[in-house]
Amino acid sequence: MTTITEEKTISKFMKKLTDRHPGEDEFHQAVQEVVESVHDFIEANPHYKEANILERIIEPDRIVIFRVTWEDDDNNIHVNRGYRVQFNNAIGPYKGGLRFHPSVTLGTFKFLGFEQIFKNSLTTLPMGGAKGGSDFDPKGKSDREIMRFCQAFMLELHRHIGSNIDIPAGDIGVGGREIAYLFGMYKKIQNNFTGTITGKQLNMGGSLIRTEATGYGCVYFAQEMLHHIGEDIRGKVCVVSGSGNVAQYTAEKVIELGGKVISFSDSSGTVYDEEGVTEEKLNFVKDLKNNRHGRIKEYAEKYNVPFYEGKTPWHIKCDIAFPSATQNELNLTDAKELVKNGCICIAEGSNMGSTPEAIHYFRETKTLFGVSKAANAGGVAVSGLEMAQNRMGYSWTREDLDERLKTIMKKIHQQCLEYGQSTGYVDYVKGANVAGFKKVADAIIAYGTH
Ligand code: NDP
Ligand code: 2IT
Repeated sequence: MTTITEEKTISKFMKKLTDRHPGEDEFHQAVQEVVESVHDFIEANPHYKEANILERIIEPDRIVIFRVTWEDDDNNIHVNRGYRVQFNNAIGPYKGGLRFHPSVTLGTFKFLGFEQIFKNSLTTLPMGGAKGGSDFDPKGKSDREIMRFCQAFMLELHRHIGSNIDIPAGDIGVGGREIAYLFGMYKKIQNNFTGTITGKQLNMGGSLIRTEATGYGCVYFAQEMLHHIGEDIRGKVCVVSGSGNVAQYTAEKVIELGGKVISFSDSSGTVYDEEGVTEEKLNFVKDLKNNRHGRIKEYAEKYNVPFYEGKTPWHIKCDIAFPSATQNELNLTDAKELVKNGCICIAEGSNMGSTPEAIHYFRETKTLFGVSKAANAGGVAVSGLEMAQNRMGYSWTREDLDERLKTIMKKIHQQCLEYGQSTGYVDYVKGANVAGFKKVADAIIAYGTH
């Protein structure tokens, strides 16, 4: 096989990737970002070229695709497709969330699994990269239907996972309720109560802080970036997209640290609350989204604030932006609008929340940009701590875990500085990719060729 050295250019390397994985644009995008980031580092360290690491790291170890058959409340039988992409386990067992959303394809899970390799490496914990899920649409389904789907999904997935093999968790459409149904079926089939899934409820071996961890971690990371340039979240106006798990706990931490949150969104549109989200309003959002599974428009109706139908929040003037919904939710036009309106920092809760053009613009304008694999790694980091607690048969306190989460986010920031520092600007994309890459690549080389 030809290597990136022989082919000389990134575009040739990418052409080969796109030929091998046709039509999987999100996966191509995720790989391109990493390849561009690590190119110089690899040139300067030829042993990575000699070991052909790039070509080895972009090929998933294993992909499982399976049929999921389940019955709705009216006894109609449905078929969905389940996926698990076990991407790389060089530094630890496969680890990564499950997404239930009608838009997903194999390419979605390849992109997410690939990103997870570097993110998990950055956490400093021993976890490999994986992702999975289904094109099942949880919207409008009854609780019983969700239960039957999760059980049917686990009937197949269980044979591919294990506490030292592959440890799934939540992502879009998979929260505490789904994890309980999935884990319940796993332990029933396996007759084994181990930490094979994270994000579990507390009474079944879950960890304190896991629910909050992605959002809290993202704000801790933003705080690190701001402190580095002599700024602070206190007093800053923050725009948050999404209204699910990551958005809710991002908002909670921003408010706790003295910032002001002025938006939430979902796939129907954006609410703009100029006065700022209070604890009471946030509790309303939590109940609306987590218990009643309603639409964010209800917030606008209840608190008499504007609702922008079908719009994202990036046109709203702010100091800090927290994309917390889905991939490519922030494009070049949005980036220009944000910078024009005085935004100084973007911290991505959503995986690959910004398009390459938007990232390029943030770089060009020297706007702080916390790329997702660094900024949102707090969730999987606390998943790693949940695994550790399960192995010990012990639980740490909330304070203990919050402190560990803060320390991990600080260490991720330091790694970004180490590899992303350039004159007058920290390139967090480059820093995160090179640091994440190095640890995994060194392990791959040490194992030898297989
Ligand atoms: P949730 O399912 O709890 O919430 C998702 C939110 O994003 C909802 O408000 C949803 O709106 C919105 N959304 C989803 N898809 C789209 C879309 N195609 N267009 C517009 N809005 C959309 O998921 P999470 O909060 O867990 O995940 C949010 C993001 O954070 C994802 O990118 C996920 O990969 C990432 N992430 C999550 C982690 C976790 O621990 N949960 C960890 C690290 C990253 P609607 O209800 O209308 O669909
Ligand atoms: O994207 C992510 O990091 C997650 N969805 C969390 C993964 C995990 O295993 O906790």
